[in-house]
Amino acid sequence: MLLYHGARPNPRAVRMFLLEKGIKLEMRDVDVDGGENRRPEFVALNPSGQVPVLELDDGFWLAETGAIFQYLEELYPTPALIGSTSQERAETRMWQRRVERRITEALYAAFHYGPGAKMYASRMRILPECVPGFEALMDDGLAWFDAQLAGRLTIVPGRFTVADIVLFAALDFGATVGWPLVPELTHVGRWFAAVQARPAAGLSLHPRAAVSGIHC
Ligand SMILES: N[C@@H](CCC(=O)N[C@@H](CS)C(=O)NCC(=O)O)C(=O)O
Repeated sequence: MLLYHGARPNPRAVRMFLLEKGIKLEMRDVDVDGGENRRPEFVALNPSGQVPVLELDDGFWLAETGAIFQYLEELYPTPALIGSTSQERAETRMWQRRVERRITEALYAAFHYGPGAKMYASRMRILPECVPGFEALMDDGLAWFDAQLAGRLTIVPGRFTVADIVLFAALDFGATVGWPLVPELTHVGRWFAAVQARPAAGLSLHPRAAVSGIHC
């Protein structure tokens, strides 16, 4: 298997997942800033033109972070980062969806249409007028999660999962492009510090992050 990744939060989430599980894969660094992932040969295999992509041994290209997590979890079930039972897996999916719907989709849209607009203008429709709306949705989502996280340090109660990884990678990136966590979100802040203290959090930083200042 070969992982196409780059200096961005979704690839970072996959790197963190691999580190948590102790999985070693061949990796290829894609120049996302330079648009390598938008070249015809890349788009022919992943029509979304994005990273991460996991190339399987038969040549199949598996895109979408959640699908890559699921595939690797089935190959390497321990430690479980999705779940060991049907109920655990469904519970994680429930929380991961809440993370995406309430925070990460709004954050990434606000980034594409705001600070990232210059780079993304040739890649997608840019809607700068929507940035304040997505920022408001992000604020609402963070406030909702702050209430959920009172008294616990994992998104899924009692278990560290991909839901933590997805939210952590997004928020750590968000802080570098204009949306730092505000101190009023005390429960989110405690949760964030706990995830940040995991060795995989630091080790999953892309080498270019030190140069670019983008923590992904
Ligand atoms: N839905 C995809 C999103 C992947 C994605 O947004 N990748 C970004 C990096 S985090 C990317 O490749 N951006 C560069 C581009 O769109 O050209 C997933 O979950 O993997």
